[in-house]
Amino acid sequence: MKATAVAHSNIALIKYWGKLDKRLRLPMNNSISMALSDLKTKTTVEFSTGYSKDGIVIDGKKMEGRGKERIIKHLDRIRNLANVNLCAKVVSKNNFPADAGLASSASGFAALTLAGTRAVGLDLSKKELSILARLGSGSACRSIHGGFVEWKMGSSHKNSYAEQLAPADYFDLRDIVAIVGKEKKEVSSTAGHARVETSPFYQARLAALHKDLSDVRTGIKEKDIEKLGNAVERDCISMHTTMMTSEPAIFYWSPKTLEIIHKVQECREEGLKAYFTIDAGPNVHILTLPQNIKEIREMLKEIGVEDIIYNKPAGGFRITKNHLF
Ligand code: 2P0
Repeated sequence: MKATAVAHSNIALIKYWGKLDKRLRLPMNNSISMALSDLKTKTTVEFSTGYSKDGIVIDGKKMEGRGKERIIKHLDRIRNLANVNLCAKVVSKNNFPADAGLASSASGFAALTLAGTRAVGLDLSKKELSILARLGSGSACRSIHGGFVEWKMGSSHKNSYAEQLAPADYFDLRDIVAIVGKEKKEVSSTAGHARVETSPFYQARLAALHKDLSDVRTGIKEKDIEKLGNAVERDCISMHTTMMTSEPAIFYWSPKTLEIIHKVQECREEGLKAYFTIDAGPNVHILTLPQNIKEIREMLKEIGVEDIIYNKPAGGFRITKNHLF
């Protein structure tokens, strides 16, 4: 009863921020993402009579407290589905810093969902896996698929899940992540979501989303980075505006974040196709085309950013026989 899965993180092109139902993690709006080739999590899960309690190790550290409880809750969902009453050992490794706004919960809960269900002998469909992963972390429901993905908000537990819009090899969009901070964020995403409705700008954000979603879908379909990029930036700014105007206010940006935003705008004035987006952290994702990577790298170097992750659209998650223990 042991299985190992690898799942990729994703960058939200249209963000999920705000929940209709906290317990079920039903979102207030649809979101769209791209799976990231170089940000991934590998997780091995084993259920056994040999374990007297659940044990969880992430990146070499034994989990305790709330983080551990959240994972045990997810193991309970898997145990309930399979009618299994065994304790588990979970070992997980990220190839990037966790909790720094690089969506470790997305790849983490996607990998846990696939490895866990396979370890108990379940073979769920992608739709079922997406629904289950969503209960662990909202953005994880998008990490079930590769390429470009839309999470349809739905109206109930059964109809809120993600579907692929286009496979990874459809559009060679690149995501260059400028790492400006690796520290654990002060306000977790879950806590941030919970206070978004205190922002007077939240309703305005929701009202603008329809057009931005439509532009991103069209941008992907027509491989039109300009259409896509402009909508992605509008959506990112609108999400961060609601964060900064929540009570209490949340500032995920650092001075370096803003410096990179200005640089990306300058690059664009010089004719480069580059667009920024930022999740719940200070790091900046720069969306661009393969022929512009060198110039973006030089621009980042000039302002002292050398810690960079280069992503292509990734394929979907997968099972592997290379267990972590
Ligand atoms: C997203 N983020 O769409 C947005 C953009 C961060 C900014 O989804 O409480 O970790 O686990 O459902 O999925 C981060 O929120 O929140 C997130 P939970 P999650 O990617």
